[in-house]
Amino acid sequence: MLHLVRQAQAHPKNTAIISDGQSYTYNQLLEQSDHFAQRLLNGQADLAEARVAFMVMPGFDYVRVQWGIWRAGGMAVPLCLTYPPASLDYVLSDTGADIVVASARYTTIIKPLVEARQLRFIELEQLDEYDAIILPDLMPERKAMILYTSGTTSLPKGVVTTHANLDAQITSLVTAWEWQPTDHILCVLPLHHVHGIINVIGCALWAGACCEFLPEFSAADVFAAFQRGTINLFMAVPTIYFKLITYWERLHTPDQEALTAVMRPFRLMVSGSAALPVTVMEKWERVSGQILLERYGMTEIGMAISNPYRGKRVPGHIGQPLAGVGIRLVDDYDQPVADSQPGEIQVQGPTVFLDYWQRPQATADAFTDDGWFRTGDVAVVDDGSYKILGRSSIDIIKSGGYKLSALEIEEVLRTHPAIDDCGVIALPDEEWGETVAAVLVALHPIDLAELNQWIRTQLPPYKVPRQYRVVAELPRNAMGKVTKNDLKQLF
Ligand code: MLC
Ligand code: AMP
Repeated sequence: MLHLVRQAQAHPKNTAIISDGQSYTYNQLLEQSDHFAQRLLNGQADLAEARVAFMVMPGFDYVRVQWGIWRAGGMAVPLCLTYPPASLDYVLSDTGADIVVASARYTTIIKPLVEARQLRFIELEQLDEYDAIILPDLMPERKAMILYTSGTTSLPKGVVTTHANLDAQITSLVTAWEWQPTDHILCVLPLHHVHGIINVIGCALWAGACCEFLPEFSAADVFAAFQRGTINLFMAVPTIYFKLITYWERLHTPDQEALTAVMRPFRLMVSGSAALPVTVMEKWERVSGQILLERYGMTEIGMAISNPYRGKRVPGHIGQPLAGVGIRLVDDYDQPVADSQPGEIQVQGPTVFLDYWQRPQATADAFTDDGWFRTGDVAVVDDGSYKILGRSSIDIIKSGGYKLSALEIEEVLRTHPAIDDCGVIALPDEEWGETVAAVLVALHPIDLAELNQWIRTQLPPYKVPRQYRVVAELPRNAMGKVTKNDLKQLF
């Protein structure tokens, strides 16, 4: 039996989930995910790692579908809710999805793709007849999930994790951050990435705690939920804290004070997925009375380094390796660096993913000969605490906590009939961390408003360039490579 299910059975009557104004106990989650697993299986003994893509709003439905896929022996492929059809189709094709599950509100966008590929389609709200069977007994080594990550290749790669990986990623955090069955967390994050899936939902449901969902982030809704007085944990990306601070600063003093009073008793507030600016950490302490705990992670490894739950949280630093996570800093030859020297963070241990889906070369390239995962992030140990200095690739962008690949955005832009060539770069931004900008070489005069509309049919909003410049030619070095630092000077 899956460990997560065994954990849930220990707290049958606790509230597991609050969404759409309704509460659901662990018993209901176990029962409903069992029913959904039966529906997926429809008499079959085991989905045998079939890929089940699902497009479901955050909330009880999302979790019962995710658990149903797992309990039926399938691999869960959560789809981004703001993907345009082109991006959805890429994931269906790359995973070789067998089954697609969607809430009614997403049927219009996804059903034509499902029909073109002749996949099995399950509309969540429809009631199907199915044959009841006993659910398969699953080993922890079974593949559980594929999450898509943009990296140093132009096409996003599927990161495959096993149940053993997920269990290790969750338990390291449950221990480090002292999760309790009495905890109550608010989830506002998108659910196609580890931050929401592992750190928020995974940990809460492992601990027998309550996970309350907002369908999407809004500062007003977050504060309204806090004011009900039951939530005691919150986790978000720095952009969300920035937006909450901006909202709070516009309130009248009595309203500000009321909110601060509600947040002061929280047990824990965590920031991650991108560098937390020291100014945001300091302002948030004034707003909420909370010293944010910053931690570092990645889709391929879950969380790896964290400031302490008890003990000093150092601004601008990510803390110490989590228990059970092997960390080393290395030079360009994969040799450990001397104390206080910067090096690439490499990670080893049970939290590290299995492989990139059907990309053996990319998987081999991502590991050293002795089995350490190369994160591409450069850090230094400063007075006992790790500090991120940057990334080894200029083509990786972090915007609003999302990782984006400049190469992927360039490939898409080059397919536009008016564009001859282009270079995509990140510009520093107080609110988003970085924003995307594109420099274009045009074949014909470009209507930027039209281009902006077109690119939104190709990429989700968070990957769309926010600024453009049109030039006669791109600056290049002696090797013919576009010099991206020169592109930045154009803005
Ligand atoms: C959206 N907008 C942006 C933008 N994203 N502008 C610049 N840069 C961006 N990246 C614009 C939109 O186009 C829109 O304007 C306006 O902002 C509002 O858009 P929105 O989509 O409604 O924004 P919002 O909902 O406020 O989203 C902000 C956010 C979201 C911070 C809530 O970006 C988010 O959920 N980020 C979290 C991502 C995450 O979970 N990452 C974890 C990855 S895992 P217009 O003009 O278009 O209307 C990982 C590992 C780890 O990293 O360590 O955790
Ligand atoms: P993703 O691939 O979307 O999982 O993003 C992982 C990347 O986010 C890491 O490789 C880091 O570059 C970045 N990241 C995560 N947490 C932090 C942090 N606390 N500080 C700086 N960068 C971070």
